[in-house]
Amino acid sequence: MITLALSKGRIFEETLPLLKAAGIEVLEDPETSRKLILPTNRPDVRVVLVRATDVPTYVQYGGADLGVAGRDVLIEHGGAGLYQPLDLRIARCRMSVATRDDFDYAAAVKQGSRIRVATKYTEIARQHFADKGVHVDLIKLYGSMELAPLTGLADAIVDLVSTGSTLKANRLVEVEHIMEISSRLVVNQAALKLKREPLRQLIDAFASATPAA
Ligand code: PRT
Ligand code: MG
Repeated sequence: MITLALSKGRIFEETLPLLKAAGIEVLEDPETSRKLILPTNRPDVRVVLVRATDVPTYVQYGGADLGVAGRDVLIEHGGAGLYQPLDLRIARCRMSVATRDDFDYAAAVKQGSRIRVATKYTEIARQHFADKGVHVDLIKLYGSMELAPLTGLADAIVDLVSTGSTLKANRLVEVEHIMEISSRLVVNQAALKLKREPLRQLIDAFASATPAA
């Protein structure tokens, strides 16, 4: 049995065509089913649904043989025990610094002031500001980051942006681009040895179905 860990929503939706190219069809729709283990047309392949941030953990400890996770999630997790053979180029977005439109970020950086930054992505934020030599106080949040600068909790946020409409709706502006984000295939290193052939076939099929850079 091969177990693939996916999160509901964009990652599940955007992985479906890649699975299809590999001859795999998921037999239930996670939006209507309450099941957390979904069968496929292949008796030896199943999908487990977990939170996006839990995908690396499931794969690391062998709860799943492989999974699909965002670069953001993988950096925050650290990547221990994971083989990352493939950038699938799905669920693309960017990691950015954003502030209120009336906050002068450039001036704050230039003056060397301590900047309060709220984010769910503390590892990415820590690395980014350390590389730039900017002093920050990081405030860990688990969601609704956009609210932090509006309430005075923080001067800036580090968050994912795709269309930019969430920032716009909250009168926030992107002031710095940190990195491009897409989702990757991650594989349990022990499973790669024990289930070498079927996993190789699956990785190759995903690779052929992934658009070129
Ligand atoms: O949403 P939930 O709390 O259940 O879990 P999650 O946020 O961990 O999962 P999900 O499915 O939302 O995101 C899974 C992965 O998709 C992330 O780890 C990213 O790698 C990737 N991804 C791609 C995104 C986005 N695009 C994205 N736009 N993840 C989140 N967003 C959010 C962003 O945080 C912000 O709140 O969408 C909002 C911005 O979108 P725009 O279009 O308004 O700019
Ligand atoms: Mg989300």
